[in-house]
Amino acid sequence: MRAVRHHHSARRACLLALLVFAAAALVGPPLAAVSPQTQGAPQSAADRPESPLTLWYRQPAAQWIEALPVGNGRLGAMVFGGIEHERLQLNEDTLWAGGPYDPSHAAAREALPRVRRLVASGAFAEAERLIMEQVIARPPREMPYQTVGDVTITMAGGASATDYRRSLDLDTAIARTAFRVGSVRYAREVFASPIDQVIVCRLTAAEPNAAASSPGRINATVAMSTPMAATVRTEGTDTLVLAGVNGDAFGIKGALTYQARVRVLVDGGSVAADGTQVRVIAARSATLLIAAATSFRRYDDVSGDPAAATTAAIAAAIARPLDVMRAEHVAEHQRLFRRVTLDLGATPAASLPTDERIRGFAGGTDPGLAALYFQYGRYLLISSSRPGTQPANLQGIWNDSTNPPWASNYTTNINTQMNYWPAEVTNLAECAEPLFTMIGELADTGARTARTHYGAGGWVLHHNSDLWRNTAPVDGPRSGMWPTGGAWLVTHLWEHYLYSGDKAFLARAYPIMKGAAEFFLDTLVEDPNGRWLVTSPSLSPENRHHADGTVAAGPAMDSQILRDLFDQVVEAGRILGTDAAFGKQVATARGRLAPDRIGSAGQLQEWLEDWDMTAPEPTHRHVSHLYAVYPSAQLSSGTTPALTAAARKSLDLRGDESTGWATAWRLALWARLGDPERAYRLIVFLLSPARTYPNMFDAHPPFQIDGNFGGTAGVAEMLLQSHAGVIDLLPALPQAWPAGKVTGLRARGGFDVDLEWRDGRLQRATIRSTWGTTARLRSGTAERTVTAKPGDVMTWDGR
Ligand code: FUC
Repeated sequence: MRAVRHHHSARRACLLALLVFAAAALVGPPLAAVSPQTQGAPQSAADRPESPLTLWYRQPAAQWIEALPVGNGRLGAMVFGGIEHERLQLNEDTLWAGGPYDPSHAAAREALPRVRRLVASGAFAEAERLIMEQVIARPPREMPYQTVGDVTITMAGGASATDYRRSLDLDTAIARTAFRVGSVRYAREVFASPIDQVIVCRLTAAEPNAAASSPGRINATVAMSTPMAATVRTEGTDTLVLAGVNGDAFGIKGALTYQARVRVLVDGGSVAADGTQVRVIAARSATLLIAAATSFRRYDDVSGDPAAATTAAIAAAIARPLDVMRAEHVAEHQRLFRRVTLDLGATPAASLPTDERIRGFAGGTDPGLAALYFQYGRYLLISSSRPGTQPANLQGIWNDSTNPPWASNYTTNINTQMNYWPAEVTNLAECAEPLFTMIGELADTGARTARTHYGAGGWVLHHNSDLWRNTAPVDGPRSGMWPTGGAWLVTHLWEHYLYSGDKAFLARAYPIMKGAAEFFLDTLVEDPNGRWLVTSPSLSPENRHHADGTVAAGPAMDSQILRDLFDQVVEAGRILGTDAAFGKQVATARGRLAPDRIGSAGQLQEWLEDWDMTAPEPTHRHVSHLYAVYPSAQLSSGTTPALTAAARKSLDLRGDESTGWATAWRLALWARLGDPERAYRLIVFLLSPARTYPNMFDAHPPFQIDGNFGGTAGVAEMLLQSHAGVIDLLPALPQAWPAGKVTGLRARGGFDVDLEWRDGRLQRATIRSTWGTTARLRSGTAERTVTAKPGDVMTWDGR
């Protein structure tokens, strides 16, 4: 590859600058913002969304949380939609700091029995000190996810732009920016193709009465920049290359190289490069093809060749007509996205820009915004997690920092799990494939942690992981000393089986499920009073039971997760006809797990002891002990009325308003508990500016994508439930949604479900069997049992 040296093109660059300046002079001085007349006042073309599935705005993004995300699971871009300065902030999902590393802390194994004794005697502070010194991993932190950098497009002459709008169409997965300067209509479209593995940015300029011979109207400078250790150069006349390395973190050397490559194609006019920038001169249209890759191949292999990968991706894309690439991108997106439709009704608010709708949601009537939020979660999952990519991290794939909040990692004490709550029920099971693959890899690295830290068999994951599949306890005792993250993740494998009936999948999952159970058979201990088998040391994520104590033995959540894990392992073994003896052992341990208990305030106890009412943070964001209600189904009013009432009491005590994901969890819980108005109140809070940024990203704050995904799952849970042997239709329909229609939701047991309702009552349910044979349907108090063969379609009016 040859870099163009600067002096070669200096004269040409001067000439170009003159041309650009001349073009700018025709329309006035450069201005980054929208001209005043485009703001506020309604305008014809720019005054309505293209469809109910569009996010749109009357002004460019001034901040990152206003920019619009596109992604193909692996490559992501945040599109700012500036008039004279467009910014595309890029991500590639394997660009994390560090390299393959073993975080084991060998001292842990010897320290843990002492820690257990301290916990049993109530010496929590001392236990936590010992954990910090001898158990927490080395290094004590996981590696952060990092940004690739930016592509910027500078176009002078936008000062007098009118008719500005930018939008993101969730149905096509295309971000669009459009404005007019004089009689010229400029437009930019950006999409991240899962087929071609490039981000495409197309610039057009349409001039109604232009002569065929008049010059094209696109004059632009394309550049790249990054906060990473990387350099930018041009190649030939039309290519920019950003090449660099990932960061070091906490003593782990960066082991990745990476590259992003932009090829600029023009129709009419010309391109020129000056060593650092590519210029587009008088083109009718221009297309940027953007590729990015790192040397990451697997968590233990960094031998990839990013230069070869980006070169090949661009070469392949160039050979394809743009309209074919665009059409195939849209078709592949719609294959997934269109499986589910949701109509909650439209009001005049639906014609407002998205940021105005968010500001007005609480005080107005805008059911369409809740539907948009629901579909946005599905859009984000499709765009951040596709077969073969990394799972969605704390920010999906979108991150502009080298050191983002909480490392933008995989936080497995709620956040990673919540990311995948909508996958099965909203008909995007394929999007969970990266999670399933990661669970398999964590089982490998987690076997090392089980051995080194605990001297145990099987595998373990604590509360965090990263690209390198760290499974050791990190951060500190009050969050890290929790061995149940892997077991919780494993329940997602079983859920996939419940929805799909896929026995081949279950057979592949079984060894991973079994390994998770083996770890606990080896490490469960008698509780301090000799009643039950419990985890120790552990904690109830990340809640203190005493001012100086978070670690504990046998928090309720652990026993609940282990009941699910053990039941699922036994049942999977039975279905697969394997491992009967192991199943017996697991069933015996299951019978000795600490039961859920009701405390002095009638609440479900968060810990083995009744500490809830004196714990220092009664409204703590985590509601870990309510795992049994949602996402699990151990407790439900039909099967365990007293414990479920206690769970309701606990949820009430916790209060409603919390961080983004914690609000979404409460929403799903109130839906499960059959309280539609309480659930709806949480939607109102979740969709307020306090918890939803202008681009509809969830605000923890700061941005964390779990709230988006949990919000989508929560809305689904209001419309359809299928956890207690019953397919419950509209189990938590709020008054705010009296009429509506949803199609394509999935129910456990092998059914697709469409629902239509009016006056708050089911009108018609259409149930298609994908593999299920019997379903008990419920609508309000009415019930009916249907039997089916795969492929059968049944309808019911709920009476
Ligand atoms: C858990 C939560 C925090 C945050 C972090 C990423 O530790 O308790 O609220 O979401 O994950």
